[in-house]
Amino acid sequence: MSIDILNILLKNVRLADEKLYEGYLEDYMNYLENLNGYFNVDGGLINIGEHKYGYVFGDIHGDILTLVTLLQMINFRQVIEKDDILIFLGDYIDRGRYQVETILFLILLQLQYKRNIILLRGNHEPPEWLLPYPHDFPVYLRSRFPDKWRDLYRDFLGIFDRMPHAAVSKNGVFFVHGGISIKASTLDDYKSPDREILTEILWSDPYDEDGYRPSYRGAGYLFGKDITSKFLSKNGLKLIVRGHEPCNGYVWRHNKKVLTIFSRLGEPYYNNVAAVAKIPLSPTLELSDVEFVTLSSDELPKV
Ligand SMILES: [Mn+2]
Repeated sequence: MSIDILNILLKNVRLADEKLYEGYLEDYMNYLENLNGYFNVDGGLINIGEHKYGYVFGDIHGDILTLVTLLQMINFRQVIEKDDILIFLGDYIDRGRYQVETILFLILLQLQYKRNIILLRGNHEPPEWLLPYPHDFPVYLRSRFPDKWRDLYRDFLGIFDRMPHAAVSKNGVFFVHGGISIKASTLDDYKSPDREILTEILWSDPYDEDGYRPSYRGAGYLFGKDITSKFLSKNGLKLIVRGHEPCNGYVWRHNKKVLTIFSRLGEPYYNNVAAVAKIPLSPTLELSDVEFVTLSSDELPKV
């Protein structure tokens, strides 16, 4: 995908009339309702099948230029041809200038490649009882669709509620937006989580001590090294991969048992690097061979 195509895409998405937009949302809702036709799904937990590699994206927050550039850098069409998969860890909207375009683009991408893309839910794809701040998505919807934005927003909330919130691979990698729960000890607890556990999945962060404490974010917890170790060993898992936390592309924590990925640039974080992680998903591969594709602010194409 070239930057020209990005320009065409942005133009078309902007020109998309409400009918077109609603049509895609309806198709996507149907797709999510029948997700088990494409993935092995247990409630909101996806059991990832036989794929060699997953290309994993962290938060996007409306930065469609970085998203498209990273997709181009990993040669995403070839990724899909090889039957590898793309895994997005949530937070597609809020904050960025192209948030409406970003979520629509990802929805269209997933409708096109139904078996090779996973879009997990982030805390910015919120349940109605746990809205993040800032949550300016409705404001952007309203500016784009002055007459229909309330209906569209309602449709989006319905879609967010149906998005899967976690995935696990055959070689023991657990994917989630924020973190693990301080109480939920088995994978079963992540299939149909109650409000408390879902809050932790969407909001929690790792911290470099043992134990846990309430998060400075006002929802979720900071979970320690011991909680990570217990969760992994109890479930025969090896690694937690998550987003949620601004960093220069990626950062390892908890003795390389937790990997954070961040895939957007620009305000309000001003991180210099965005990244995609290439993670082995097959038990026949060495899990330690995680690779990164990185993009720094000054390499970002000018549109
Ligand atoms: Mn987040």
